[in-house]
Amino acid sequence: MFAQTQIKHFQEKGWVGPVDIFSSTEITAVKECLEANSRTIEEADGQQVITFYNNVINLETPRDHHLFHKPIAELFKHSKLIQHLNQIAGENLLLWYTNVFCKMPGQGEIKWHQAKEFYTSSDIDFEKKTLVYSQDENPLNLTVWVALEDADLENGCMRFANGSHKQIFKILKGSVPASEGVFAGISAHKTVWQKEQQYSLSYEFEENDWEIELVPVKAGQAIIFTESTMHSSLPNLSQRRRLAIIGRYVRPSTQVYPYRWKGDFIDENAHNIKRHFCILVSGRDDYGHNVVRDWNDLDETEVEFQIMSNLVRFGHVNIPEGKLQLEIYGLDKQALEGDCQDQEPNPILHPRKYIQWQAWNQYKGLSSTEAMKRYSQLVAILPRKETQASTYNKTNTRKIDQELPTAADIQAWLISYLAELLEITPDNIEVKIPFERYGLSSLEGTGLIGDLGDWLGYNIVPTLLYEYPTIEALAQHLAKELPVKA
Ligand SMILES: O=C(O)CCC(=O)C(=O)O
Repeated sequence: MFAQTQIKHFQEKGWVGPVDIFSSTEITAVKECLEANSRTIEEADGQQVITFYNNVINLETPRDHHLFHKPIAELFKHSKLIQHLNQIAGENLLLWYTNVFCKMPGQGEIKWHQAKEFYTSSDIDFEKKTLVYSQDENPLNLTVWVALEDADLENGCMRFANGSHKQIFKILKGSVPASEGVFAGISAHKTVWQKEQQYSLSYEFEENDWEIELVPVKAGQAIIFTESTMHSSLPNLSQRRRLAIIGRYVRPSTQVYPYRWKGDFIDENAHNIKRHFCILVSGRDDYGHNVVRDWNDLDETEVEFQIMSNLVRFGHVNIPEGKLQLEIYGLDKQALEGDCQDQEPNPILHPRKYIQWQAWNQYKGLSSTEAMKRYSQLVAILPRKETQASTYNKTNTRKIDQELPTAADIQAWLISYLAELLEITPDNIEVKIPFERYGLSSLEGTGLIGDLGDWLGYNIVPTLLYEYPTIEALAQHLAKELPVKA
């Protein structure tokens, strides 16, 4: 429980912390869950970025993973946490939002902002507000910021403008390009939230006018702040990652995404919120404004399937070349799309397409549930790779001195490999022609991927050949996505 001094601190400064809430076991469960469902890649500018997949929203996003992953929901439903929240926010609370803030080494600051409105959008549509607060109460959108790793002055801890929650700041619409917006410092956020947007909101806020407090915290500690408290975080100048997750709570009298009742399910960050729900973490909901559930409506088979799909999606399992790889492909298609409706491709003209078609078509008539079960069984027994995120954390160093091949290097390697395999001269290889047109057998295709992986020093998922079907596309993709060697 909060001491009276802490409550006073919260009321006067707009935030309170660090608060000791979570055990290391609880924090580890959340970290492991996030790492198994993400991958760390390196962008063209050398910046490391972590990518998450949300299996309820069906999108790569750091947002709302509590809708799918129990350890995350449990974290934000934690009885000790909720007791603290009840002391400062009352009895009736809905958890409506979570977000992962992963600040990789070298990533920038998060600029000053409040959590009252959604602010990343250029043209915030005030008729389409994410939250509509009751007229009878003061707005409440409480944030619980949980450190999953130590956050300090070097790696980008949080900072607050003391007492700023008592003042109203003018929102400046469209004044700042998205590339310089509030969240531009964290590329993961930039990629999912801001890529659609030209401008970011900013505030008429002058840092020098305020008493600014930096709040370093240890893993497992939380900071709680109000919807109006101006907050920001420092850039990560260290070689350590800074991983945090936030949860947001409103009263049941608040309408969350009210426009969904008009059949509009796309929020301002292009997330589809059709399957979004709030969780009542304490008290009662006497309003019925929102979709409130204890848990998602996915059945166990689908949950297992989604977890296994994430392992494949993020390359956390070694998929042996050949038959098994095609079975996994076919079962995935059958599970998600049902019976194959495509025309049988000509095996001579389109050998690769034909193999894929066969891999899917062999499951004709199999129910989606059964396909999901078989898929999960196959993936569950595959050898796991160490997640990139955990490898990264163990070494704690970013080997920027290790040069990665460029797209041109990879392209040149692919040309000479194919020329040798097909016994033709390299100038007969055309980089824009799909691999299948060279008539590679499935064995040759997976052999190529295996040899390429050996050359690059990485395990490459064989399905990349289908996703990036030309030399040019594959080389460009790999040059962009190759993780830093740890
Ligand atoms: O974690 C961070 O660096 C920033 C968090 C933040 O801006 C927020 O919770 O609104």
